[in-house]
Amino acid sequence: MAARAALVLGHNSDGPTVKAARGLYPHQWSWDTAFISIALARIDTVSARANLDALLRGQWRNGMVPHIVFDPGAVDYFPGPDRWACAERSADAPRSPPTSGICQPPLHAIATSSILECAALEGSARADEATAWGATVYPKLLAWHRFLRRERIEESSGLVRIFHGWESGMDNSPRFDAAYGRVGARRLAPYRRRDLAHVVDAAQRPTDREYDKYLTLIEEFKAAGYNQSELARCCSFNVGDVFFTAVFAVANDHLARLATILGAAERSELEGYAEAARRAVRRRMDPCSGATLDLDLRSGEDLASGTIAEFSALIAGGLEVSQKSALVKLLTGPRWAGSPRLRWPLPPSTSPCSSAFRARSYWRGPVWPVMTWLLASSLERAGEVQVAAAFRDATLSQLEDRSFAEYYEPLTGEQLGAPNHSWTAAVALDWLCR
Ligand code: 9WN
Repeated sequence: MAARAALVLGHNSDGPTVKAARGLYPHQWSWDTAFISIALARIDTVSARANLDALLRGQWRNGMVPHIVFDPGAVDYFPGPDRWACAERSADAPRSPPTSGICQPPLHAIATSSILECAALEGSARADEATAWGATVYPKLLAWHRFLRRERIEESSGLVRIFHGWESGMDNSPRFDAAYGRVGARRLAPYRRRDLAHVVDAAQRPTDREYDKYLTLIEEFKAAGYNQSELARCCSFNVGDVFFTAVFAVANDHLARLATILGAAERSELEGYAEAARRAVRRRMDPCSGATLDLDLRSGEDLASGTIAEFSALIAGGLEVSQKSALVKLLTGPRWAGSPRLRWPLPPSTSPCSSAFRARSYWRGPVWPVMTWLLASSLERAGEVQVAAAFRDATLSQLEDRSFAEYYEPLTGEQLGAPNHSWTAAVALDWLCR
């Protein structure tokens, strides 16, 4: 299986860049790249470094790492660079490579740590080379984290704000239904979705109505010249994202450690970011279950629970034992991975007990192996090694057919979305090559 997973990553590569998936996703995605580099580092730290470097070539002058770095030769994806028009509207966007104008959860510092750790196992020459590389990446990651701190932290909640469901990485999750309810319909220039040409069953993808909203937001971004403070004031989608904030907390731990290795001055600044983000996530916890809730920053309302983002506090870490136990109980209990209806005891993207659960629809129900991997890593860090190992074993059974699907139907185990998806192959590779 590991060999097959490595082949998938090779097949999806274009020079140093590993694309998300041939066909449906023919470009380089931001958080996908971090997951892929973590796994690649297990077999080839040089390629893992090059993949991250390729993404960072798209970094904006204000520090933002864009959610997509486009391959200008791959035209079969919508919305492409023309629709985003970033370089035309913002002096911060690079002219080349073309990119999208939003971001995704910042796992890149975590990937950088993994690369350095794996390089250390390859002998001192490779380790020195990797540390020298780390010194070149560090200022870029620092600029990225400072962008998030400066432009995206909402002061009173301490949460990272997002302006589009795509920024969360969980595009059509029911987490955002109420927030999308506030995004008005706009007259859009005609467009043709390309995703439906690759996924036969449209029910697996967001609806046309959802796509209209996704595109309406892009028009808002363009009208604001991608200016972040303008968007914070006016964007019709403005959500304090607990999951994004949790990832930011952990990424800052890693970047602070890198600062220490490199003797850089920003260690305590980064530790401060980590602690503040962790506190912000903890404040969003339900006192009994520990489940975290997103905050709609436009209306001040709590957003829906019942999605995998409930476990953000587990990802952020730093919990008291009782809080951690409550969350692990919830995660492994009948509302989540312990539901008797499931094909494998793995957490779906939306709880099967939620009224919003849709077994085949993208982030509304399917199991995403990459999310299982992220939760398992958090559980390991929290000392919950048995639960983490059970998730790993169940996922490796789920992937036994070697199709490395983007996501899986939780009740039947059917493969859905794009086959040979890089981040699903990455999950298998990482677990099998440790
Ligand atoms: C929009 C690439 C990306 C992931 C996201 C996932 C999906 C894109 C799409 O694919 O989103 O960014 O076109 O549906 O939701 O998490 O990064 O794998």
